[in-house]
Amino acid sequence: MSEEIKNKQAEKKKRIFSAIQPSGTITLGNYLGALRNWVKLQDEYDCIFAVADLHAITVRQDPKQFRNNILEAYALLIACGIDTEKSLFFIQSHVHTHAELAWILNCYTQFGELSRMTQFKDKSAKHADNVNAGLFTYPSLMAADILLYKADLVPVGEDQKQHLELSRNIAERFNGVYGNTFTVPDGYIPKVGARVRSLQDPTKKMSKSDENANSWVAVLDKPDTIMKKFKRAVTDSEARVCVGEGKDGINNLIGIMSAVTGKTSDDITAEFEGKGYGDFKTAVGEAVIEELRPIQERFDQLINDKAFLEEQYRKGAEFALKISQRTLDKAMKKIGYLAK
Ligand code: ATP
Ligand code: LTN
Repeated sequence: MSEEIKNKQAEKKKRIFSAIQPSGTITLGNYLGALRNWVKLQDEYDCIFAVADLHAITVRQDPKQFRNNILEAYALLIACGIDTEKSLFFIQSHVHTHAELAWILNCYTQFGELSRMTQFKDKSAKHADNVNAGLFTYPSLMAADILLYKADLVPVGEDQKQHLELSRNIAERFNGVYGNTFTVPDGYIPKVGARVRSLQDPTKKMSKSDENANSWVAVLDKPDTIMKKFKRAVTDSEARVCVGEGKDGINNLIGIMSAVTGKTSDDITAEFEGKGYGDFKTAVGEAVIEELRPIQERFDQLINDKAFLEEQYRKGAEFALKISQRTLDKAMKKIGYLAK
């Protein structure tokens, strides 16, 4: 166990848990909206992060591709700045307590509650040929992830708020029956968090499962691909770089530029006064390429150092098991299971 993580636990810093699915590539939206904030949180909180690969099989995965995606996600998060000396970082399927507590929590979660989840409704419409039970009970597994570590705060985006609310309800219900067992988690809304929108339909969020690859930028996209995608970004016919109503495309590009450079939207408007959208798109593309360059370089090193990655995720899983087993044992004892 890293000294730094031990110290944080001893100091009783608030604990944060969050996870990301290794489904496909990680986008600029994931990076600016979530990962970059996780990196910042590491100094202030006792952070635990996971690659949520158990969640990912709620949609069909190709085995070879899936194996690559899991390792790639693990390496990419480290490349983005998740520091295994400061934070506990592991792969969900390596820690068996998650699936075990998920089963238990399933028995304290109501069919009606799960039926109301908008992600379930959306995803079952999208994958009508595979509306499996895992897709339906996905939120109980997410609740298990969070509750096993007694997380105080859970940074999630808008789309996961409903699942977090359900995790709170499950924890409260269980505590109500058996007495205080689980910490009831709160959402964590970062002070600065960018909502990145699709480059092709800026009324929608940038999403890695969007079939149109021009709608998203992957953190690992090559510089010329990134530039091409920005040049093709949908804008409007006004030809003025400023924030405005009905200018979703430009608003999005200004948001990205601002998130990446730290400039305000007024600064950006002033800088591009009298210039066309072509110049602006090129500038945004360049700024994003520069932001991602060091991450890509670090990723290239890491992905070729399998021994290092293996050591990190093994250590992470071992430590995660220790923490989570205690919570699982406590919950099982309260239910009435016979001790081993
Ligand atoms: P999917 O397309 O499969 O739903 P996704 O790209 O939306 O995937 P998730 O794995 O659901 O990504 O989300 C991981 C994290 O990234 C979450 O915290 C989510 O809120 C955040 N996130 C995802 N897309 C964006 C976006 N466009 N802008 C800001 N944050 C985002
Ligand atoms: N469902 C989340 C990923 C996720 C998660 C979690 C987030 C799995 N377990 C626990 C926060 C806490 C997603 O798809 N973004």
